[in-house]
Amino acid sequence: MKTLIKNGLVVLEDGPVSADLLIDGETIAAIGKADEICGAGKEEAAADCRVIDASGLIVLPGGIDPHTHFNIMTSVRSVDDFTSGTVSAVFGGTTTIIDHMGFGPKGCDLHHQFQVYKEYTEGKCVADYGFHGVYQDLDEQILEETASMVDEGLSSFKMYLTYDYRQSDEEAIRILKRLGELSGMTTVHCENHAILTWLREKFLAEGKTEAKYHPLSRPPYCETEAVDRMIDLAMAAGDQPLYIVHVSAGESAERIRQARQAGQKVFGETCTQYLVLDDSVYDDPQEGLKFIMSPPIRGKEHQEILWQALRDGTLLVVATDHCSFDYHGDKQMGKEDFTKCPNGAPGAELRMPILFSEGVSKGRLDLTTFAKVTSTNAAKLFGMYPKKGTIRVGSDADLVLFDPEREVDITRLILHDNTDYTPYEGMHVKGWPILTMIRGTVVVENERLQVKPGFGNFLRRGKSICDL
Ligand code: DUC
Ligand code: ZN
Ligand code: ZN
Repeated sequence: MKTLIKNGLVVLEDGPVSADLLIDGETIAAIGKADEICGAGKEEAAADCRVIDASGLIVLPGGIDPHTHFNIMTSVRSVDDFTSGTVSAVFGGTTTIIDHMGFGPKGCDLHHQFQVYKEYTEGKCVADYGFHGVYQDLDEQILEETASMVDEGLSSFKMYLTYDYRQSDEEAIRILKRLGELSGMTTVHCENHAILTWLREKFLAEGKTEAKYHPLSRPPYCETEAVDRMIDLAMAAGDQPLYIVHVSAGESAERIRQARQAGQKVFGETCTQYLVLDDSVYDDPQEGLKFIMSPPIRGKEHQEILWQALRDGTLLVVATDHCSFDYHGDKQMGKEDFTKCPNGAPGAELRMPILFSEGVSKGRLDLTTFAKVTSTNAAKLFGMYPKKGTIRVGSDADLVLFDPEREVDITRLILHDNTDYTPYEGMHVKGWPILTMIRGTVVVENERLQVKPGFGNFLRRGKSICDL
């Protein structure tokens, strides 16, 4: 089966061009003018090809969201599994997700969670997917086992500097060193555990239990201290690659900028919510529960610093940290005490539309940067490039067609995840994904899902490309 996408503005790595795309089977076969790329002539092309007219549309590489938590078990289980999570992703133009696996039972090996997540995803996904490994109890055997996980396609791992399975500085160095040897990527959740525990206990002792104390117990310096420390630990480990997830604070971005200017292989990710929401979301003690996530939403002054960091290549990826709990359900556990509220919020479906609207339509990002931060850079850093993340001959035909003029008022009712709210209720966006294709198959068109759960493939990821 062939498909010809005609008359679109195609966002290549060097920039947008007016071009037609020929897709043969699962991959991009040619980029150029239809008459030339369809061989013998128009009639033959018409007989053999489905033609999609992309006049007035922008053709982008399918999005990659490298930070989701679908079906995760925390104190309670999140409400989006790998079907509702990936369905919502593809409606928003994301064609690949990489999920951060949750912790397993105490003392389990690395493969334990991989096995659990194979079961979670078997026959479930509509987008292509991979997993980041997760470190919990660290010893020599676990470091040894890392090699076989990398061979099996989990070439990146997450470590935490807070929560029960936080790593010490010494453990962090050992992880960085080991993954560096294996050409894998160390990702890290940066928050200083002592600071947040101290402040949390202080607020609780003072009876300050409303949602607004959540961000106050995890101030920007709580994140930046940990970012700063990890950058130095990566250097001490032998200048190993380091990917910092969900950067929320301007000061953290500044520190990453300095490290990158000094030539260190440090890569920063931010998330949609940190770019467009501010800490006034916590003013209402009830509504504020919807936004309890870690790190928390910051003051407005952080937003422009993060946008600038995306423009100048300090931050390379926009992800979501999609980790959803119902507002009328488990989020209410935080009603009397913010520390009891499950952390996280949904976001996979709106990542690209919001970034397009607030970024491209408002002139903060050009289309080339948009494609990089929503797709290409994650493909490179997480060992999927050039199969994923780019529009070039031979790459998977993972595409999203955006209508830059379509305006939409965001409401929970138009979204496809299982969560009973969206953090972006009432937001107006300009620019909307109207067709999503994965490996040459149209998966969303005319606002309908065109494939069944199980269509998505597990991605065995390879080595990271670090010269970004
Ligand atoms: N914080 C995390 O560390 N993980 C999932 C969601 C959240 O808010
Ligand atoms: Zn995290
Ligand atoms: Zn996360």
